[in-house]
Amino acid sequence: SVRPLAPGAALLQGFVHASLPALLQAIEHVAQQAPFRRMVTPGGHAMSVAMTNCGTVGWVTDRAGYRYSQTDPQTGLAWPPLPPIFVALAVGAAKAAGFPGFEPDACLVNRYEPGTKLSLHQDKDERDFSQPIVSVSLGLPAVFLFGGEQRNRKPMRLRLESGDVVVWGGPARHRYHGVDLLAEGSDPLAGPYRYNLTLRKAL
Ligand code: MD3
Ligand code: FE
Repeated sequence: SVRPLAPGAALLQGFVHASLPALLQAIEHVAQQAPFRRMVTPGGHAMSVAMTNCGTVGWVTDRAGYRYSQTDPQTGLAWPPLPPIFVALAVGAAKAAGFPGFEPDACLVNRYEPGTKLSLHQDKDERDFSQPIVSVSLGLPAVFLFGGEQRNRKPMRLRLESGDVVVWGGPARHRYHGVDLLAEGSDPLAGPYRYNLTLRKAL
């Protein structure tokens, strides 16, 4: 079912449930070529969430700033290609949510452990904000924080579970968002981690 969350945002509960083992395998394959790492913010702090990428470009941060890069700064190599199952599920979810022409070229893979979080932020490094972002939650559950277009608005809280997909387009694309401190736990397939895929059209 497609549940509207806000103008431009839709929750597809359990949309990738049947594909969880294949998705986790594909993440492992990506991470063998481009390992998870804690990137440094422009302010000089290591992020608590570990990240990697696949696709034509990948999102990176360091002291010089946030940007998309064609290569992995840690290996100097191109990022691994988008696994076909990522593309198929993201295109299907986008279409179900009313974005039929979505062609992702990048996927940021976030890995959370208990005690990690992602502070409220906006995604502003893509070129075309008319393109949605499709996010896929895998492993441990998390509380997603969904704020307004300005940082001062108190965020709504939304529990996201393994297999859930959220499509963020239209006006929702500009809203502040983050992830609350991850609680302790163990997922039968992913173990002590939450993974989040964000499929994007960056270029
Ligand atoms: C709402 N990731 O990678 S996914 C990110 O769970 C990021 O790892 C979170 O925020 C995570 O940038 C949240 C949901 C999400 C992704 C992008 C959005 C929500 C969004 C862009 C605009 C509005
Ligand atoms: Fe984000």
